[in-house]
Amino acid sequence: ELTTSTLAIGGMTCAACVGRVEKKLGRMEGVSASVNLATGRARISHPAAVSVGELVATVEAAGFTAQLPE
Ligand code: 9UX
Repeated sequence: ELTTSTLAIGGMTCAACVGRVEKKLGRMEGVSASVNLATGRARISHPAAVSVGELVATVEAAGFTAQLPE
């Protein structure tokens, strides 16, 4: 089933960065993401079978940092 996770994204400096992160995550099977530039948070809907670690790895592969929010 689908679950929702929130990640704190680092390294986004312009509005287009938001689109890059959303697009990269959205290419993962069953995943959709909404990124807020002001808060640096990504709200991600994803299959339970997709781990947070996989989401983090995808964001990092796009050149940003990702971690669980404080
Ligand atoms: Mo803007 Mo972000 O020129 O990866 S797209 S800094």
